[in-house]
Amino acid sequence: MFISNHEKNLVSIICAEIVRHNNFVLTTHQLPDGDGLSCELAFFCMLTRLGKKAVIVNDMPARAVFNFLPCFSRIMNPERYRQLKFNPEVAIVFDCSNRERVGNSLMAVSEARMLINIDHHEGNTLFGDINWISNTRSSVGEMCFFIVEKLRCLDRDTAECLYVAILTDTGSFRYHFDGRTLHIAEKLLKSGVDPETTADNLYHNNSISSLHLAGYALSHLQYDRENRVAWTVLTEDVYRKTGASEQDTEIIVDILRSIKDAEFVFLVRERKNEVKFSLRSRKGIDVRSIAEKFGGGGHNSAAGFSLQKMSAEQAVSKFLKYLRGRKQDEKK
Ligand SMILES: [Mn+2]
Repeated sequence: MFISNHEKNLVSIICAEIVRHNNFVLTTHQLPDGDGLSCELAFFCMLTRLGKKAVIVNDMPARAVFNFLPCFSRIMNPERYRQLKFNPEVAIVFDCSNRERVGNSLMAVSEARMLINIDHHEGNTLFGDINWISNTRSSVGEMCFFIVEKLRCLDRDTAECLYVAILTDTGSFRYHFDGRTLHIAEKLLKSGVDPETTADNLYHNNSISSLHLAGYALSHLQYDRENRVAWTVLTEDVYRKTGASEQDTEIIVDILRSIKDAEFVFLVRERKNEVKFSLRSRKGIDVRSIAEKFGGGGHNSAAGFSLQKMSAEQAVSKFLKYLRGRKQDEKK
């Protein structure tokens, strides 16, 4: 079976609320990723098609690489949303483990009379009136498929959004998915998604400056055999030199993660008064617990923290020292 009775039940409950109401506000976590963002867009297309009013409000803008998705230009920031005086009946929050992660969209969420929480993160705080949390699902896109399908709104546009949600959250079908995911992906292709064009839009759109940034990062790549970690340091002036933006680091992280034997990798960004660490795990290492030791946080697979009043060099050596101690504790 591709959906459990428990999930089927929740799909029915959510669909009934969608049919019953007319005004919806949709949102996701800060720094929206492909999953949360595409779910918002799929629902926006679906609700519009059902003759309902929907508004997407996000605290932070999504990366421009997603601008090929249907209705991308309709996303608004909290400022514009406030001017709209929308007065929503239902808020739907996608891909968010707790209420606070929506950031400044919280005021829109609190305005609604009903809150629907659809997520796949372990440790979701069940902050909705209706909570559908399936942490064995690859993506929220995979879950939303059942709602869109049940409401008979699976068309090329909604299918493309849901496909992008699945594609990005599984690292292009490399991790965190199972046979159910592939079964759904097949249905999305049958609804008109062209996988080649979608992949081209998503992945083959690097700017020259982002590759120059990657070139710099890779020529400064370091690897610690003892701790099995790889990292690189980006100083502030490198953005100016390459013309790249701070969001252009995706390729770098991807390449770092491909290093044989690395248990996790990290990116170090040097700022005026702080040094920011972005950790990405491999081989099941929980990087959140490591980041928490330094006052940071995040997910098991991606987390971060920052250190104040020291150079990047000092910060890295402090971090490596901690990792060495951690390895020794493990051996005991
Ligand atoms: Mn997700």
